[in-house]
Amino acid sequence: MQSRSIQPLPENPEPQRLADEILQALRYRLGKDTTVATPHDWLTASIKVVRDRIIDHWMKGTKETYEQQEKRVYYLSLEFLIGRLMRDAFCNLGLMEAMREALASLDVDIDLIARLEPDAALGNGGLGRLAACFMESMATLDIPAHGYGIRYVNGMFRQEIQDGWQVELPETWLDHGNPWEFERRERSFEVGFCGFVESPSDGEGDAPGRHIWKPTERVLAVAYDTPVVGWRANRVNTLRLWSGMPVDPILLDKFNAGDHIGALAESNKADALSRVLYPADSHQAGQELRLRQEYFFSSASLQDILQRHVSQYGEIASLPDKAAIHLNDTHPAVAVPELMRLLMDEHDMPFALAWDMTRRTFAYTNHTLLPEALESWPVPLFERLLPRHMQIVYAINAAVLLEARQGGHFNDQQIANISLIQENGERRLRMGNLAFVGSHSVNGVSMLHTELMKETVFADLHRLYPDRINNKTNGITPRRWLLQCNPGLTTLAREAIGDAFLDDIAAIRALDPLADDATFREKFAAVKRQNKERLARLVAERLGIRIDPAALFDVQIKRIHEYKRQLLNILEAVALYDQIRSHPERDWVPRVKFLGGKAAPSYHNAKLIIKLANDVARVVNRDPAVRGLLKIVFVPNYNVSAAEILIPAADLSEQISTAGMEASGTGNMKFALNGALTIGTLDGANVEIREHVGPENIFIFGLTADEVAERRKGDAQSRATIEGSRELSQAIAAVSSGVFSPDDPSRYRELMNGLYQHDWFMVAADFEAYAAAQRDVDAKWRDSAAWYASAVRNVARVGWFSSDRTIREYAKDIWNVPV
Ligand code: 26W
Repeated sequence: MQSRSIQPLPENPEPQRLADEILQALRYRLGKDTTVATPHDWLTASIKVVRDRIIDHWMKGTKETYEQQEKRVYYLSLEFLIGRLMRDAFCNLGLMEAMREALASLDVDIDLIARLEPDAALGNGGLGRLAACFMESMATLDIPAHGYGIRYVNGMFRQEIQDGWQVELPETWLDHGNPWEFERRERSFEVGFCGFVESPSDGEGDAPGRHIWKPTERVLAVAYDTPVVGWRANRVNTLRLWSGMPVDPILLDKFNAGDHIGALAESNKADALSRVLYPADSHQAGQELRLRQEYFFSSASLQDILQRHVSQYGEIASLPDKAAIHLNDTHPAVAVPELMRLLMDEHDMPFALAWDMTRRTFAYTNHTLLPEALESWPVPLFERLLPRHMQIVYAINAAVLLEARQGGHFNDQQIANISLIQENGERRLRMGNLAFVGSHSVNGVSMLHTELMKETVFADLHRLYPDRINNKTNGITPRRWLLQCNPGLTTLAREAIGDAFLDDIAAIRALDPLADDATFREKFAAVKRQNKERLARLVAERLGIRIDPAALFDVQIKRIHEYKRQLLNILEAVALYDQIRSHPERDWVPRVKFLGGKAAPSYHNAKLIIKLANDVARVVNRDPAVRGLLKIVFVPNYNVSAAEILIPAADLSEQISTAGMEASGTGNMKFALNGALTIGTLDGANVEIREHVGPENIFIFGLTADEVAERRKGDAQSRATIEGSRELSQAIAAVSSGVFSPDDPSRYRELMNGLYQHDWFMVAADFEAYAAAQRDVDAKWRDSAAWYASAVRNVARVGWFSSDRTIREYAKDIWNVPV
């Protein structure tokens, strides 16, 4: 990390002083004294105390940015999976130990109250967590940045497992209020929907130019700000989340006329905008409410950004020099025509100038190549909700297609691929194409993913704009994913190599030679063991399953999706189970397999896979013939807080997606940084992780992305593949015939038949290679010196996968802001 942004830690306050402040907060903010304070009150009081300290840094940074006219970064994302914030703040402010002591002196256990903080689950998975890591890194690197999103009252659903099935319950993270946020009633903007467009009176006809949109529906977006603290409180940035409010809270006329429901209709509509996060991470929702949410937060954010700009600079033309607006996937892509509208209709700019400014301002990150995840909206729906934006989209499309035609290098099919409108079948607006043409930079999130983007979804747009696509391999914040979640390993590393890695995670490389030091390896193994014991205790307490911390802990935690191949993992476990029973004489490595993740409520196969994991777990875990050599644990309600406990305790990280389908993965990075070895395919960032850790410190198996593409082109060979593998056919037969579902023997028949019929996700095709790689894992585990040497090397060599590095690249190559 460059020294520019490093400042000394704020003076470490006396625990006694902090204790006094906590008591004051308890008394004057909560109106309680120690005799009646609940654990929740202690939590709130503690948060208020740190928040007060944050505010001074916050105001200082905001003032400097203003005075020095620094360029600001605006990160627009429909998801921010921030998790719990209290430890984050303690850690980054250097207050952890002082707060622990202060609370202890008041007879309060910091760990106990920390567990009461709700896990803010305003995201589905990787994309949302990446946004949270980026926010922290931008603050750490002293980049003036604002995150913009929606303050969902019910974020990601809470998952319960009942009789092995996933049940979705509402997440009520705001039940006790949110001590972090500041409501900014004065910062509210009107957002319109529907209505009609008045053409200009000066006879320009339909040509783009100044038009007046008369929406017939309006809502208010009200800002709620949460401070985001960087490492060592270098800088505090703002996460601004919008909440929907009615313009008129109650229509009194209607109420008085007896229409009590109608009187509240507007209020309910506004409320709906910020109520739920759509619980789908790889399937475009296609619902009107989703498009309304996208426009709601994009419009409010842009109005806010423009207002800030104009009030500071008194003009709008310098916007691209002072603001970099980032589109996190296509979810905010409607911001492109919205900025055009604001520039043309409210700031009187001609189309060409507005278009140039828009492209210089926006940048777009793509996070998925799955066709079913690429957003597109039926033209009639888009036109009804946003009639003015539809006109602008047509004008943009005309300009882009003209450019393509003039080049003369494109045939009709290629022109059709470039078009913002998909013409075959129902006419749909392609949000990926819109985001692409409206941005000066389009990036993928790993090297492989970026190359595939150029070859597949954006092949023709890439030919038209060959300099636009670039790669920014994802990263994770080492503060949360090492310092906070793994204090044992952090302390060990500090003792061994000093503190440099706290400020610059690349310096953790200094651990590398210690892989050959037996004493160090033992200490490292002892830390891992402690983390495993903590997890084992939790599993016993909460799930009633006894597991042996000496066993190999094998973990697959992520959204449940067929391409992520939890099914491959489970089938291999079934095969292993069979082997353990058939060959009791062999020297089996004791293993505990952890699986965790949520399935989209409408994703039938994903939910069935959860049930299968639980069915297999039930049978295996209580079979005395297994002698505890294999245990399977499905961890319910996987979220950021669960990850913080599971990852430090993992020996083996499962990153086994079908090659070419996982854009990057970020869990893979978190596990490696915490000393787990990866078993994985050459997919997403695994490819780069292998380059960094070295092929001898990772278990790579299976088809490559090219081989997958080849195989999909040819005849399905899956039946032959399955029949060629005794282990696989037996495992499939067992599952299919109801060995694990005696209450409903045909439960998995169709799921298993799918493997015979097309095997789109290459579960059968990769099975043998995966099983062989697992036996390599066993062999290495038996040589514990070799295992821990590799584990240490993983920790030492993955510093590059820090979101600080990623953000520096964005800052330099895309946003043009200094770091
Ligand atoms: C419209 C529905 C929808 C919602 C979210 C479609 C697609 C998404 C996201 C693109 C899903 C997502 O989280 N993608 C993940 O992004 C991570 C951060 O870049 C990557 O590491 C993961 O590989 C990718 O699956």
